[in-house]
Order: sequence, then C-alpha cells, then structure tokens
Amino acid sequence: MSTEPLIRALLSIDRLAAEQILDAAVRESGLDDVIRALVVPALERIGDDWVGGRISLSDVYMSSRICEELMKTRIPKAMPLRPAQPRIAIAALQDYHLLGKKMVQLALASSGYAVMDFGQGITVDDLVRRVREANVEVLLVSTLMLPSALRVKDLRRELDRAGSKPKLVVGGAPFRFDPELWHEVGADAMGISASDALKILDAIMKERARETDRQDELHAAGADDAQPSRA
Ligand code: B12
Repeated sequence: MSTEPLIRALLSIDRLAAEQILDAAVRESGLDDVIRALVVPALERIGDDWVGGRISLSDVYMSSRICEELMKTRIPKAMPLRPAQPRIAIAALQDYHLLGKKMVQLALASSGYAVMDFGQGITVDDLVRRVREANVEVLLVSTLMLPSALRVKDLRRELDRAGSKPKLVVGGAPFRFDPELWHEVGADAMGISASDALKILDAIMKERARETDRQDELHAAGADDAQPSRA
C-alpha cells in the first residue's frame, strides 16, 4: 500500500481526499490491514518529517486528528459483551499519544470486550492504585515514546510490590522498533497492532477456560476421593 497519497492529503488537511483514499483501501484490503500497513506507516513518516524539521507539530497533530476521526467511524460498533471475561483496563502510561490506545479500545469493544479506560498521561503510582482498586486482571499499556515505554519496568516493579499480578500487555512504537523491549521491561505480552490485542485477549480467555476446567476436574476428583470406600 503506497502511503504517499495519504500523506499528501493529511498534510494539506484535505479530509475528503484522505477519506476517499482510506475507504478505497479498506474495500480492497480490510480495516486491519489499512491501519497496520497504511495509517501507522503514514503517521510514522509524518513524525519523521517533523523530526527532520520539514513540517510543524501542528501538521502532525492535524494529521492524527483526521486519521482518528475517519478510523473511529469505520470500526464496527460495540458488540454484545462476552460472558466470563477478565477485568480489563487500558492506559497510556506517561504519554499523551492517544490514537493507538483508541484503536485498541475500539477493536476490543467491537469484539465484545469491556475495557476500563484509565486515560492518558497517568503516572506509575496512579496506575498501580487504579489497578488495585478495580482489581484489574489484564492491564493494556500503550506508549509511543521511549522514556514512557521504559517506565513499564517501574510499573511492573510497583505492581509486584503492591501484590498485584495483572497480565501486563504492552504496545506502541518503541515496542515495535525493539522486539525484545517488552521482555526487558517485564511485560507478559506485546502486540504490534490493535488486532494483536484481540488475539492476546482471546488467548487469555482460552487459558482461563482451561484453568477453570482443570479446577473443576480437581474438585470432582477430590469429591470422588471423599466418597466412603465400599471395600
Ligand atoms: C500523532 C503524533 C503526535 C500527536 C499526538 C496526538 C494524539 N492525541 O495522539 C501530537 C502532535 C500531539 C504529538 C506530540 C508529541 N510527540 Co508525537 N508523534 C505522533 C506520531 C507522528 C504518530 C503517532 C500515532 O498516532 N500513530 C498512529 C497509531 C494508530 O499508531 P500507534 O500508536 O503506534 O498504535 C498502533 C500500534 O502501535 C498498536 N498499539 C498501540 N498501543 C498499543 C497497546 C497495546 C496493549 C497493544 C496490544 C497494541 C498497541 O496498535 C495501534 C494500531 O495498530 C509519532 C510517530 C511514530 N513513529 O509513531 C510521533 C512520536 C511518537 N512523537 C514524538 C514526540 C517526541 C512527541 C512530543 C514530545 C513532541 C514535542 N516536542 O512536544 C509530544 C509529546 C506528547 C506527549 N507528552 O505524549 C516521538 C517520540 C520519540 C521517542 N522515541 O520517544 C515520535 C516517535 C516522533 C518521532 N519520529 O520522533 N505527537
């Protein structure tokens, strides 16, 4: 997928052209591929242009706003909630980049997951407090800046210290660029895209179901053992 036409449309704040390009791409390749192979790389190139001094931060901002609005209305609306799901929360840790987090939220809602939103720019201490208060079992963390990604290590340490053991799933640019980083900061899993978040949660749901079955079997075996012997 060529990113050039979309980049041109975004930088000229031509919302209509951007809409036409995105819709044509979605018809051809589906929404997941368009986010992964068109929207994310186009915004990355725009970020690089800003670093290179070729465009201003307000160009970056407007581009992401247009993408956000267009993508939001194209992701299917929330589905009926899945039964027996873990308590899930999402936050952008010490980071105000919102688009990735929103994409993940929308993808999960459209697949029947209920996700508590702990917001953006949240500090490690506040996040640990909220995780404990809400008894979160799966914590999704989005970070776009390297210093924020490195704070996940502090987050894991403080969660451990507080005796809180949610599954910690991370995502965002620093984790895409360094495939070992999630491991180094003590996360349990990392997702490249919003659809990865779905796959990871589906895997967690399967693991939970297996664990419940195992507990039931153990319980049944225990009950059998408790029967008086006929011998
Ligand atoms: C748009 C943008 C902005 C916008 C943000 C608007 C908003 N409300 O979100 C504005 C203009 C405000 C902004 C500000 C800044 N930005 Co900025 N920004 C970007 C840019 C160009 C695009 C980010 C984006 O929206 N991508 C599109 C989304 C959809 O992609 P995504 O977030 O990666 O998410 C996808 C996946 O990663 C994944 N995912 C994301 N989160 C999660 C979580 C989980 C659990 C899972 C499974 C998956 C997952 O799924 C998503 C969909 O597929 C990036 C460039 C880049 N390379 O990413 C720079 C970039 C992130 N920004 C950068 C910087 C430096 C800044 C500023 C500090 C600039 C300044 N001097 O003020 C500020 C800081 C703001 C802050 N305190 O947080 C740097 C960070 C450098 C670094 N290594 O730390 C970048 C990389 C630019 C660059 N090339 O240097 N920025």
